[in-house]
Amino acid sequence: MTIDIISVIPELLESPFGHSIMKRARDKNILDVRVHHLRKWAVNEYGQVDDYAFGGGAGMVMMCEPLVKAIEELSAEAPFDEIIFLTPDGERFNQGLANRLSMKNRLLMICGHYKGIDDRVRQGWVTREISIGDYVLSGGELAAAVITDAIGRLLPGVLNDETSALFDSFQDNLLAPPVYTRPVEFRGMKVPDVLLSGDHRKIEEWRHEQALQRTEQRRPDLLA
Ligand code: 6GU
Repeated sequence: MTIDIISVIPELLESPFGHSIMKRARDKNILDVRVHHLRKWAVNEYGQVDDYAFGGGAGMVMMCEPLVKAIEELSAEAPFDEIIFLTPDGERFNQGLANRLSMKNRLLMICGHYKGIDDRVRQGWVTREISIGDYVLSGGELAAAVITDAIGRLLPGVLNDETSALFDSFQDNLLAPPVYTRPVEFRGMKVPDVLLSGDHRKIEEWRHEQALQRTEQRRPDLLA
């Protein structure tokens, strides 16, 4: 999969994909993340990509021309399956959407800044608008990093044990059960006996019960 990201602060996206699972995905050529500086398509030699909002009001608006030129140039290589605009008023991101997006080949993400982007870009080019939650970030970059991470780890061959994403929290609308490692006893706190029993059927039953219990306590909305 290829994910192209258009940003006015590409530096924000250097580290998130340079470590751990995302690094492995890129090293194995399963995921190609390419970050593009919007200023490359600026309207003048000053690097201008934003302008005052028609009708007045505080805050700048990202202009049509740089964004559409960027979209057209990157689309010319190969068309995108989705052109995603990251914005707090988009569809709320969740595991289901991560699963669906992970089956695409080529995604473009546009990181919003300032007061947003000229609405004509949304009307004419953007195919999907996504928010990562009900709070406002200063720009779309961290949201792009979150979504790329959630998608990237689902791609076949990225996780060591390919089945392990199947047991993540949310994959079956249940939170994950508690986990333990050595030592068996730490400051008087013991690992549940069932996990030491070697009885895999009983262990799976216990894990399922714990997952249900956690979900009831913490996120009853997932069971509704
Ligand atoms: Cl995608 N962008 C911004 N700026 N703020 C957000 C968001 C996105 N999702 C939640 N808050």
